[in-house]
Amino acid sequence: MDNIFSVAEQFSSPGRIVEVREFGNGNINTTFLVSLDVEEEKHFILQCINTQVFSKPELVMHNMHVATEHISRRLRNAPLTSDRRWEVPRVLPAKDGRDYWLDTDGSFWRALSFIDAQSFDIIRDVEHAREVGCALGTFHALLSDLPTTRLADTLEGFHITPLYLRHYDDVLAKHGAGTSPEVDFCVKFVSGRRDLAYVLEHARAQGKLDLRPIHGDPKVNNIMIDRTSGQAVSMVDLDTVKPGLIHYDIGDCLRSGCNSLGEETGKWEEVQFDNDLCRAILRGYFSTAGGFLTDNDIAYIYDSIRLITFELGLRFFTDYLEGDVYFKVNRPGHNLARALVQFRLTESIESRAASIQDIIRDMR
Ligand code: GN1
Ligand code: MG
Repeated sequence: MDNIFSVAEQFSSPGRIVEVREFGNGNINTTFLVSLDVEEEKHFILQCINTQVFSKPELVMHNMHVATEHISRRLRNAPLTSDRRWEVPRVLPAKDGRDYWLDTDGSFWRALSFIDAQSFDIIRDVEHAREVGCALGTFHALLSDLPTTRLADTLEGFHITPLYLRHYDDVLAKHGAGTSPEVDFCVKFVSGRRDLAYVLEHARAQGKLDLRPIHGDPKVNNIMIDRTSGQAVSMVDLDTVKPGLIHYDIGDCLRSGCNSLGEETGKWEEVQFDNDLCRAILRGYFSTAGGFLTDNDIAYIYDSIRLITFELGLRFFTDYLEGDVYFKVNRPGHNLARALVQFRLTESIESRAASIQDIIRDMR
């Protein structure tokens, strides 16, 4: 990697760069916050895209442009009725006019405007939970009239659980799992739930669920909260915006939001799914997205929560077995620890199935 200051200087900015520091805790891309010596717009976000994961980063930029321009146009024509401030990250051009810059070693860099609001890894309370749901619903509603044909498939197979299961089988056959109580637990966990993997893709094949523009990664820390009002004001991390089932987003948002210990906790045995936070997130979601949800959409919400939680556990566990080739790790066994958290959360969701279904029914 070139000197990080000189990378930041490749992008047009209204001031002199005074600081560049690592920012956030993404599992895939590397993110920096660039600070400038000006009063307005004094920060921007600089990111190095992981091209092992996003093999066609130009298409990621294409989708980001299409989605953000669509949302901005809609907001200009018809501002949100709720009086909510809603911000969209802007792509900042490089000095050569392109929307990215390639390093001497081929690394793919891009810059985005900074959204001046707070981000949390764990939901603080039910008000915050409601705002998280409102944000996802607002995002879905703003993109609901964008034809999916306008968006490229930037990450083939993303959230198609049967494909993750097939990859897991291949990895297990090739690398084996070794034995430890944790690994044995995971192997048994997956083998007891193989049918689950197909639930959303079958519904899609049967015509019950349709592709729509989705965010792809609506975890709690991608939803920006205004420091004074406590309202959600933006959804960031638009790399995975592409056609998909909104259920991938709903499931992912709930598995992230309703785990009060967070996905990086070391106390995996204590992980539980919090029904109160679930109710609050869904209330927020239905208040902003309720208008376009069909009966089938609602009928598959419970399955999506269970499935996407299981799927993330499967993705982490597979990556552990494969030698940490996908998610960034900061210690040996990190991906195994993350898998245990998601599997334990899946168990908790299963044990609360009836009460979660009640919550969903109350939303209608
Ligand atoms: C990855 O890098 P990050 O944190 O934005 C992953 C998501 C997972 C998430 C789990 C492209 O997102 O699918 O839910 O980690 N993104 C991709 O923390 O695989
Ligand atoms: Mg992401």
